Amino acid sequence: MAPYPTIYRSFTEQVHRQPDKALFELPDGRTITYRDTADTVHRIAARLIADGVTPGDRVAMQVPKSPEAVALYLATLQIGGVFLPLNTAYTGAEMRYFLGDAKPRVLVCSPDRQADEADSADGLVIETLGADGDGTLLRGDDRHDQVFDATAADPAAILYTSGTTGRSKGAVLTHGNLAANCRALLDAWRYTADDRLIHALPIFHIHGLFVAVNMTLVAGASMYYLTKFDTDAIIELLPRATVLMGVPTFYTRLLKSDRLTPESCSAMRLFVSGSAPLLASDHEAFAARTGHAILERYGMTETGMNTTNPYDDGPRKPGTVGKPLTGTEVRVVDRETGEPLPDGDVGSIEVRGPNVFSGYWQMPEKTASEFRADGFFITGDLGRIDDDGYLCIVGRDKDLVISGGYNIYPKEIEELLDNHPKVLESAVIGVPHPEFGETVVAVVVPSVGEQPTERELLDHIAGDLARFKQPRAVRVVDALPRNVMGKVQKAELRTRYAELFTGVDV
Ligand code: MLC
Ligand code: AMP
Repeated sequence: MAPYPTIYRSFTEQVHRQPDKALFELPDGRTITYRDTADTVHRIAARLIADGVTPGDRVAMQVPKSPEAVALYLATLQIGGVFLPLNTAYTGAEMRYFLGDAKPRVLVCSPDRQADEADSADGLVIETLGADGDGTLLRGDDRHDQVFDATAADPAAILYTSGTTGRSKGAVLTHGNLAANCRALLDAWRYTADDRLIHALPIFHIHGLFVAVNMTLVAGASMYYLTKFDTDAIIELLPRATVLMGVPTFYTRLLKSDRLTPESCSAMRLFVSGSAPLLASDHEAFAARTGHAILERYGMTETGMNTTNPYDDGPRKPGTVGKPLTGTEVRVVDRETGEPLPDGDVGSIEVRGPNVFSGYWQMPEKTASEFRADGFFITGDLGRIDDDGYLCIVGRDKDLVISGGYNIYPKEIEELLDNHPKVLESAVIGVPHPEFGETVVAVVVPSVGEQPTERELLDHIAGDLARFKQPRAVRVVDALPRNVMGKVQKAELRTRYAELFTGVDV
């Protein structure tokens, strides 16, 4: 029987088909071909094997974005390891939790963080990889080119999504999830070897890694690989590129530049937005300015991509996320009964298909509670289907803030604030922000006789919380609004503070 066509196998096919083609084009003018990348992958694979990685072992990565970091991802898949990418902004406390929960065999971290991680090491092998490919990971000269014969059901990656209650959960994605979703996207967006993608997203989330990188590798395309978002760098690349994939903040920022014109975009064929809602007004402003209708799609860590606006067989409608990808089913149901609702009614969005993850790492009960008996996954998003069959996301059933495409779970921040001796209780909410879509505000009730300052509360949580999660404002109040059941009314707080950042010049 032919081996399952994993992302790794599709990559090796491209290596054989077009070894000298550039996979990465870097800002300093260097190019890295498919053949060069395969060589780096085999060196890293040899190193991981020497470190004792066997199929099913987790390989964690917290490193700056580099081509070698993509090679580490591929090497992990090659040898049957399970890839665990971690946000570079995570602090010591956050890292300790992920490492303790996932128990990776190897952690690859940036050379300057080695000492921190070594402190918490428990049978963990530490390797280092810097922004320029420096560090221990690429020190050896050995090559390993045997490929683990992964099936569709074998785990390929674990990505942590914070929980609304309790612990962060590791979503286990299989080789089948990654490959099936990638193929559906290639087809939906007509992505081919002729494409040149501007890649400016981080590679520790599914958007930058499993959408942007996987599609490029499997199609045999090239990417202009930027370490981070930079408006001018992107505008300079537009005349040479064909596709940009970004979060809504990318588009809000591009629209601020006078250099964004129809001429600058004339070589481009596709602008994609996702990970957070794109304002209909930004969609319209972008179309008016460039002649391009941004294609908005909807996904999540547990499911990969679910729906997309059409590439060429229908209009791209602002404020909607389009229709299900081939192979994926989407329904809107009553949250309590699970009964499907008529089109037009707002309900809970559920999805089923080969893209949907296999479960949360070592949390069978949590996994079971998020699936219906018929296999549909409960996303926690609220939406409705419009007259043309397009899905519109209207809100979230889960207590979650999405800032610049990063998910932030209020519960995690509330727990830290509540630990402060001067705090009786707190409620953390997301309020509109002109650049990040939403931003975090903490509303705090002091302990009797106390008057904590914003500064001391922020300092108290700073060491344990990645910077992007830290509240941008703290409000001290006498009491939190509650309903008759005693539940904090966050909707009321969101309304009360809705204008805190509107009109802020960013
Ligand atoms: C950075 N900062 C943020 C932030 N990003 N604060 C809140 N929200 C964010 N998203 C803070 C930094 O801590 C720093 O704070 C200051 O802003 C500047 O940091 P920076 O590194 O210079 O930021 P910048 O490059 O401007 O980054 C903004 C951004 C970036 C929007 C380009 O956040 C980004 O690339 N976001 C993409 C996230 C992503 O890939 N999401 C996909 C998840 S997958 P200070 O105070 O120290 O100066 C998913 C599923 C799906 O959701 O459907 O795709
Ligand atoms: P994550 O857990 O980081 O994968 O984030 C997934 C969540 O991002 C989804 O459940 C949605 O709430 C949100 N999301 C992703 N894409 C969109 C979109 N196009 N519009 C609105 N929300 C989105």
